Amino acid sequence: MATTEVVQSRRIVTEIPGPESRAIQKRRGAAVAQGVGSVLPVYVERAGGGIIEDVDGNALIDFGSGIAVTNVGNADPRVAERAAEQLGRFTHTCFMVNPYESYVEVCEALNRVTPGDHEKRSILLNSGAEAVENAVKIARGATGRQAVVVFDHAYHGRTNLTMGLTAKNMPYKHGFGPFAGEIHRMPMAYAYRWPTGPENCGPEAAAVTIDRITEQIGADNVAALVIEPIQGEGGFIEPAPGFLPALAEFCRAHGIVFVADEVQTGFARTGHMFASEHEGIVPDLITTAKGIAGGLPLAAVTGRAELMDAVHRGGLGGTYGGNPAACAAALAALEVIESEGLVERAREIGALMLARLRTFAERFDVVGDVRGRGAMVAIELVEGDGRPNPEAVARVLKHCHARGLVLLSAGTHGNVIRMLPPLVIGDDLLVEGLNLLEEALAAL
Ligand code: PLZ
Repeated sequence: MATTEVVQSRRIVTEIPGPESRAIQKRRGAAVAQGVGSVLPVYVERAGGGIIEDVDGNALIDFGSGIAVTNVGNADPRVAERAAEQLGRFTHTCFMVNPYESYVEVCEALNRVTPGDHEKRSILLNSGAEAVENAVKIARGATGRQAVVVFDHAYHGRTNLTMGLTAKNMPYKHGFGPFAGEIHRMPMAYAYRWPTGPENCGPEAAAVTIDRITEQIGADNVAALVIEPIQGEGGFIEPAPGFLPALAEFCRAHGIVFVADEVQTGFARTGHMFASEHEGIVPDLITTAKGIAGGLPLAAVTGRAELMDAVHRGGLGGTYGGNPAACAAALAALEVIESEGLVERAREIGALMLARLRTFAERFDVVGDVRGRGAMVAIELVEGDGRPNPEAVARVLKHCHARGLVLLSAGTHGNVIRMLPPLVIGDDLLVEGLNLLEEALAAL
């Protein structure tokens, strides 16, 4: 199969968005629901490595990976070929009707690469939100308990249950209630904004959480504690040291299922295969999606065999979960991650980016914090008194977008600029993207 080589350099030949993109955008207004937005309405023609080419012939540097999905690069030929080969044999039978081997192989691979050497099982689904929903179902089914504990700044999806688990009202929840019951929100160990200082943050946030669970819910009523080991949409917040281990220990002592939502952090993104590994956490259940299949829709829940197998037969499933083309792509993507050393590459990307971003923090007062692990890094922009500065983020993004750098915001207050380049991006493109970002900060 012919996959076109995408030249790995930025090239701007029209204004951004160009005339072709603007024409499609106009049609879109009359055809596509307004509720779905686009960060940068530049319509894509092809993409590969660290470059996205648009319909006007512009080539943009990709610091987004389609929100941490194309970790192995866009249209990696091994992913594309393996999925295409599968599509030529059969497109769908429904695993619940006529199963196929690749679904089993993906589950075997997930059971192997996720943290912990205990006996595991997996189920395949379509989206991150669906994975989180299923993790909660499994935890409730296995424990016979109902309560679910989540955190400030959390993002877990857009379905009814996962909207309820998500912290931020606008745009995710506003006007869409009522939400599911038995969801309890706890403080996040957000070191940069912890009132008594970053060094106290991990232990104090854990103590407050444990006290509230004990006093207000009752540990025996809690089915699951669901947490992103590094928060994504919430602003790339790494839990302060000690927070996750203390929670994991409390869960273990009280039979609470510890669910790590690794939808955004999984598959080499943070310089480990999974972000839980940074503090040696072994989750009972782990939800994955995004980077799992090189861009095809696939998600999973992986976890302790005794929990996963506690659900009655027929209690879990879905028409498309573990679609054969997505499974083929996942097997190829995992091979690429392992054979190309992308875990190691994510660490190199992180070292390069963080070193440069720290110089921005010295040069520009607006950069209040620089943080990240591996190829998941961010800067938090602030006013002189430390208040969130979302206006500055909007201006920086506008500047960078106009010059061909795909850059995303994040954060409960929209004042974080996050960077998630594909792990196969070259250093030259990384440096060029960072130069554009520096230029944008200087122009504020
Ligand atoms: N859990 C940790 O990051 C998806 C959402 C973008 P789905 N994050 C990107 C948007 O505005 O919709 C995400 C996540 C974490 C769950 C999800 C949900 O994954 O595949 O979008 O359902």
